[in-house]
Amino acid sequence: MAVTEGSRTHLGACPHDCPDTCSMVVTITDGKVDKVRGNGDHPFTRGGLCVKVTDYPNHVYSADRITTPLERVGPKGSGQFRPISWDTALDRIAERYCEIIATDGPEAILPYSYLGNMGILNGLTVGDRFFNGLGTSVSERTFCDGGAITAYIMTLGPTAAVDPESLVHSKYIVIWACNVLSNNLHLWPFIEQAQANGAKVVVIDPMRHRTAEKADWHLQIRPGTDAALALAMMHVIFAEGLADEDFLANHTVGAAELAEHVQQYTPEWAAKQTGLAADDIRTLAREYAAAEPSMIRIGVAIERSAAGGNAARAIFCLPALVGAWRHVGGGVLQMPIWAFPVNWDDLHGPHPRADEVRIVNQWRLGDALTGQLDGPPVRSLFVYNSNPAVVIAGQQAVLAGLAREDLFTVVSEHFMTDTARYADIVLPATMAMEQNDLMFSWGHLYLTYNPQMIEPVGESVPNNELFRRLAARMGLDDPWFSLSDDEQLARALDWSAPQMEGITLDRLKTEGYARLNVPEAGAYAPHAAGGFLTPSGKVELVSSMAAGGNFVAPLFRQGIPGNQDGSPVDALPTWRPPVEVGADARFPLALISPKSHAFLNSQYGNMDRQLDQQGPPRLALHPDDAASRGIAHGDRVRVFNDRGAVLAVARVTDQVAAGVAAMPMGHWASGSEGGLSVNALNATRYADIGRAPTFSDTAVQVERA
Ligand SMILES: Nc1nc2c(c(=O)[nH]1)N[C@H]1C(S)=C(S)[C@@H](COP(=O)(O)OP(=O)(O)OC[C@H]3O[C@@H](n4cnc5c(=O)[nH]c(N)nc54)[C@H](O)[C@@H]3O)O[C@H]1N2
Ligand SMILES: Nc1nc2c(c(=O)[nH]1)N[C@H]1C(S)=C(S)[C@@H](COP(=O)(O)OP(=O)(O)OC[C@H]3O[C@@H](n4cnc5c(=O)[nH]c(N)nc54)[C@H](O)[C@@H]3O)O[C@H]1N2
Ligand code: SF4
Ligand SMILES: [Mo]
Repeated sequence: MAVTEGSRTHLGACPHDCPDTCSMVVTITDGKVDKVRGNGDHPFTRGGLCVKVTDYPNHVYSADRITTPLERVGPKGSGQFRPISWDTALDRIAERYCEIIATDGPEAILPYSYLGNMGILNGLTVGDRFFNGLGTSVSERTFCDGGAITAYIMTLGPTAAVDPESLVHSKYIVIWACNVLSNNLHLWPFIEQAQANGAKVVVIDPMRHRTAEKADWHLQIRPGTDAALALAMMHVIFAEGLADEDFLANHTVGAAELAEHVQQYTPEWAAKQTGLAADDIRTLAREYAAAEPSMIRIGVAIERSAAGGNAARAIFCLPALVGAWRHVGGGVLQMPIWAFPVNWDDLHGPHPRADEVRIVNQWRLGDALTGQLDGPPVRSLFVYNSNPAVVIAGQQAVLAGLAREDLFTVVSEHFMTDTARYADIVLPATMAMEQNDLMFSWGHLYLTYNPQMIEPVGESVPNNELFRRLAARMGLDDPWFSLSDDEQLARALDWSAPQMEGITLDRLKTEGYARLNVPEAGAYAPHAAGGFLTPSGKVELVSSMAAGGNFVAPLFRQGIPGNQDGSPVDALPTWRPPVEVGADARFPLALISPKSHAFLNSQYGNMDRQLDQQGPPRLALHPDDAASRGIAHGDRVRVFNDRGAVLAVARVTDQVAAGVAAMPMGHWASGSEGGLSVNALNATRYADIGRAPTFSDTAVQVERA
């Protein structure tokens, strides 16, 4: 990298866990990031970034950036640290790890990471070879779509399925639990164009958010009841002869069983579960079946309840019932990650099996840290790319565990997050412009390259360099750690795969991005003639994997089917009522906690501009629910259940239905009055499939504070 005087621009990539994976134009002036904007040439980015990222230079040069390794000098959580050198930090870690491994074995060390950075080099799998090399406990990462991805693979197989750009050709677009305008902004122009061409846009969501406002029809469903709606839609489609019998006969397994199975799920029955009108359910099913082509964009919240995985399966069955796959712009859009020929197996190295090493689901971190799990005690926690003190349920147990004086915690971070505050050693991490990476995308079909553009801020290092250093210090001889970034990238993808034809690393470095070699969006209907990637090659309405026990989705330990109690999944998608909502009269409100518009999960929750934009933690409450509790707009309220209480400002609005409350996630616990944020209210119970979380089945009560 050459830093020169004066101003120059580079093409880079937004590193965030966001489906849009924007191509960025970065202006560097005198060796510093000056400005970022969206790349106007990129067919998906189309020139704009988003509200979170427009002032990215402030993020890079924030006075709060961690710039050197730090060692704790005060009590846990006090935030008292002193700078130390990298050598000292690595020595401290190696000494403790050797001692822990000798005394309690490597499983007493628990790594913890997610997608703070989504790059192929520095993202999800970057630490796996190191920790697997030591034989530590394995951290199972299922809290973002693990359930719905499993449902998808069970029903359709690992197929890219739909090019998001082809939504311009859709005539009926169902946005099912996705706040596109906040969370997938760059998809919106494609939907808007379809709408301008006459498509009807339907939003199914408990919240009338900014996306629902723009829809032609908003169905305000009760949280956790989507399976009832999808099953009743199938009931109507079969009962009224709206199914595409030819597609069913040729490209599905189990249509007759499914048709019989859904006879019980009438619109009247589903109306009781969902809070929707039976006639609206019929209309939705009829319009969806009649439109050519119809499209469903499914968001992550579907999976987050007792029947959430089954809801996702039912939704993934729908396009086959009406033959939507026949057309460009027909089918279902979840995430087209499967289009990218990433060698996940090589990136994370050989994964130990469940009978070889302890696997700890990330959702159970609080339990793991407070001695509630089998196996050796967790004596050390290593966190990178994640902020569990904010993003996972059971916040009180997580904070209590992190406060253990005997827990040796290492955190690699940009900022002193609620998690890092409890560390013994904090290690400074680089941001996008300070490191090389290549991005796949879970929202479009382009690879995007990001070159290092500036010197690292302070002594920060990229995640892959962090693990090179740790591997050397721990004496791991895995040759992976001696590879350069380019050498790692050479192995990270199957560059000879057909969809990589014409794409080289050199080309990506020059042009910034490249569309996978797949048909252009206007000709992309990959399942027009079937060819699904399930074991049968067909849409498995009856799943052959359901009874199969322990398959691991080919993506980084996400998605292991099986009900919470370990019993097999039903062969056909099946209804289960919410577990918590409606079960206890003391907690009559259903709480959801969707994403914050101005934060990226918990990131930017410490930045003034984004905090201003997002405002304080707010609870959206229906006017009737507010009135019956004597709560006025702007009042301080206490939101509580048996797990705990959080404080918020009441936002009295009919954007939510009576009986439902919404409190976005992302605010830091430390920045919240009372020291807890919304995940203090959520349970660590799993959903039905893939050990997904259950944010959409949380019961609370609210009172004036
Ligand atoms: N601004 C912003 N953008 C983001 C993120 C962020 O934090 N902020 N996070 C990124 C990440 S990691 C992800 S996974 C994506 C997620 O993007 P989305 O899939 O849009 O995720 P959520 O906001 O969690 O939930 C989407 C919608 O589901 C609704 N919902 C909740 N429960 C239910 C239910 O039971 N049924 C139905 N039908 N709807 C329900 C919520 O009201 C919400 O509007 O966004 C990414 N983009
Ligand atoms: N209540 C509720 N909780 C939720 C959700 C919800 O809808 N409701 N959504 C869930 C979902 S979908 C997701 S994906 C998870 C998100 O969970 P996380 O991925 O843990 O979310 P972030 O808050 O983005 O935390 C990432 C952390 O990594 C740090 N980081 C960023 N880049 C780097 C890097 O290059 N190196 C290192 N070392 N660190 C880096 C950031 O500073 C940040 O603190 O949250 C889940 N939690
Ligand atoms: S967070 Fe998402 S929308 Fe915003 S710049 Fe990054 S990729 Fe684009
Ligand atoms: Mo996510």
